[in-house]
Amino acid sequence: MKIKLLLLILLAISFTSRADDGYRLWLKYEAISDQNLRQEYIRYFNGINLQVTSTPIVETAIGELKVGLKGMLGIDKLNQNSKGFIIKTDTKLKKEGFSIQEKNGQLILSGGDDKGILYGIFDLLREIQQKHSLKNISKSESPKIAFRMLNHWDNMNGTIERGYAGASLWKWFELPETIEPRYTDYARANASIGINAVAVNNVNASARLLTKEYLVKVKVLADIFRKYGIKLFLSVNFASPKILGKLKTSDPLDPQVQAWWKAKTKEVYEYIPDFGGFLVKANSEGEPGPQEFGRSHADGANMLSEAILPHKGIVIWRAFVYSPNPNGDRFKEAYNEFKPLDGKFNQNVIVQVKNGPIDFQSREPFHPLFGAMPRTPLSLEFQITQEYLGFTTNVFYQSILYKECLDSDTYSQGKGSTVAKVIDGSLGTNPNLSMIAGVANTGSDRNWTGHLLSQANWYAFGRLAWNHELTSESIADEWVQMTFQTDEKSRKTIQSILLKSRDTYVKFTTPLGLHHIMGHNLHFGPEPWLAKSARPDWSSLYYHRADSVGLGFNRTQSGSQALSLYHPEVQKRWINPKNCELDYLLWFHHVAWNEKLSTGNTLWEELCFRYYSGVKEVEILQKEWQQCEGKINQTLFLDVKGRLAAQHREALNWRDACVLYFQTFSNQAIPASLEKPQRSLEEMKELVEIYQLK
Ligand code: BDP
Repeated sequence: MKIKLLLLILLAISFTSRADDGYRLWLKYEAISDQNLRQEYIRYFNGINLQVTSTPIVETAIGELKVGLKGMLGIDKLNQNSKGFIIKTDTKLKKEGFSIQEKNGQLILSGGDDKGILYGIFDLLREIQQKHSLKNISKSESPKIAFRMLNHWDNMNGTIERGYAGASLWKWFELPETIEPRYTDYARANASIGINAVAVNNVNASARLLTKEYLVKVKVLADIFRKYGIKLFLSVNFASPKILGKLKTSDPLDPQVQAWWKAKTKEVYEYIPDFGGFLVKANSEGEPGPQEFGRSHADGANMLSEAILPHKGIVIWRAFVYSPNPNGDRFKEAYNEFKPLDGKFNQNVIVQVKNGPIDFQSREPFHPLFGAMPRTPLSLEFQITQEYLGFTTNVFYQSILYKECLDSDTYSQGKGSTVAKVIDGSLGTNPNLSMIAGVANTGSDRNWTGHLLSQANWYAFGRLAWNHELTSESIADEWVQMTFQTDEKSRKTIQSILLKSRDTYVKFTTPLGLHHIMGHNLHFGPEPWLAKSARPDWSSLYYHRADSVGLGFNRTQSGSQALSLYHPEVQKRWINPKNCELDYLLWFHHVAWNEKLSTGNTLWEELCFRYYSGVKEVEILQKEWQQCEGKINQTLFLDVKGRLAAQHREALNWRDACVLYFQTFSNQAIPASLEKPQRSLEEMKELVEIYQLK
C-alpha cells in the first residue's frame, strides 16, 4: 500500500515538473495511473481486428491509435487478432461519421468512410484521455457541418495579418525541399477536433501564390493535409488575371478573364487533385473586385465558380464589405449589398459572413444576414486569433462567444431558426455546402498560440464546428483534462477561469455594448478618443457617439434604423431601451448619462462599476490561477501567470482611459465607492501613443 502511495506521489511530482512547453497541445497521451482503468482498457486492446481496406487516412488513424495506446497504456504492439478491437466500415453511417460500441468486453469502432474511422479513433483516444470507462459505451456521431475550416491570414513573407503567436507556420522559402515535421503535427491537431478544410493564406491575398513556383510548395502542404482528411483552399486576389496573366482587365464578364481563370484553376488541380477551392475577399478594404467593372459580387463569384465547377471545387465569397459612408452605419453595409443577391449565386458558391455586423468585437449581435438569405448557403466566420480580444496577453475563452452567436434565434423560419441551423443547412439551403470558418490563432511559437489558454479556442472552434450543440462547459472540461494532468480541484479552477474570462474582458474593455473603441490600426488597448482615421468608420467616435447627453449608437427608428434589419421577434430583444439586454444597450441606443438602468444605477454609474469590476475580476483570475501552482506543470503555470499579470496591467489601462475619457462628457464624479484613477487622461493618452508604436 505504502509503495503504491509513494509511486503515485512520484508520478504526481513528475507531471508537475517535467518539461512541457505546450507543443503537444491536447494530444499528450500521458500514462494512465489508475490501475483498474488501465486494466480495463488494456483488455480491449489485446489486438486489433481490422476489417477495412487500407487507405492513407486509415493508416493515419491506426498510427494515431498506436501512439495513443503506447503513451497511455504502454501497449507496444497491436497484432492482428480476430478477438481484438474491431475496426470496420459501416455504410449505414454518414460520411465522416463513426460509432463506438462496447458489448461483453468487445469494442467495435465503425466508420461511415475512412475519415469516419479517423475521427472515431480520435474520439476513442479522447475518451481514454479523460479516463472515461468504455464499458457499455454506445455512441454514434457525424458532423453537423460539411466544411469545418481554418482560415490562415498568413502572408507569403512569413508574417501573419493579425497573428500574435509568432511567424507563419508555412516556411515558403524553404518549401518544397525542406518539409517541417510541424506541418504534420498541425494537420494532426486539426484532425483530432474534426477540422477538414484549411485556407493557407491571407484573404488580403497575393496573386503570386498561384504561380507554378508557389504551387509546387502548396502541393507539399496539400499532400500532408490529405492524409489527415483535410482539403486545402487558397485565398485568391481578384485582380490575378491582370497581375499574373498581364491581361488588360479582371472584369468577370470578359471572355479572356474567364478563360484565364479556367486555365489557372485547371493548373491548380494538376498539382492538387482534391483542391478545395477559392476564398475571396473582394471590394473590401481596398482589395480588388468585380465592382470596379460595374459588376456585382454575384458576377464575380459565379465567374470563379464556373472555372472550378468541373473540378468539383467551391468558391467561398466573403460578405465582409462596407463602403465608407460618413452618414451611414457600417452595421448595415454588408446586408444592403448582399441581401438583394440572394438566390443569384451559383450552386457551388457559399457566402461567408462574419459572426457580427461590425468586426469580431468582444460581444456583437449576430449578423443580420443570417436568416436573410434563405436561397444562399452561408458560412459563419469567427476570428480565433485575438485581434480585438487582447492579443496573447488576455485570457478569453471564445466558446462562450461562439455559442452566443450559434444559439441566437434569427426567427427567419419561425422560432428556433438559430444561426447554427441557418449555417448547418438544416433550414433548407444546400446541406452539402454548409460551412463554418475560424481565422486561425496559430503561429510559430513553440506552444502554437502564444497564450497557452488560447489553445482552448482552437480546440473549442473545432469541437463546435463538429457539433454546435456541445456546451462551453463540457468543451472546457475536455480541454482542461487533456491539457493539464491534474487533480479535480485544479481542473475545476482552470475550467472556471475559462468560463468567466469572456465576461471579464468585456467588462474592462467595452461594457454595456460599447464597441470598436480600441487603438488605431494595431487594435491594441483603448483609444476611445480616436476621432480621425483614414475612414470615418475606423474612428472610435463613429461608434460610441458620446456627447453631453449620453452615450451609444442609436440604431432604432429614430437613428440609423439598423435594428430593422432583424426579424420583429429579434428586434423585441433590443428595441426598447428600458428592457434591452444591458450587454447590448449601447449597440442600439444612445442613452442619457442619468438614465436609471434595471440595475438601479444610472448609465454613468453602471459604466464605472463595470470598468472597475472588470479589473477586480482579473485580480480574482490571478488568485485562482495561483492556486494551481504545484498542481500543474511549472513551466505552463509560470507562463500563464505572467500573461495574467500583463492582462491586469492592460485592464487598468482600459479602465482608466475609458472612465476618464467618458467623464469629460458625463461631467460627473466617479462613484465614491471606487478609488480614483492614479493617472490623468493626458497621461493615459500619452501611454496609448506609446503602445500604438507611433
Ligand atoms: C479586420 C482586420 C483586417 C482584416 C479584415 C478582414 O483588421 O486586418 O483584413 O478584418 O476580415 O478585422 O478582411
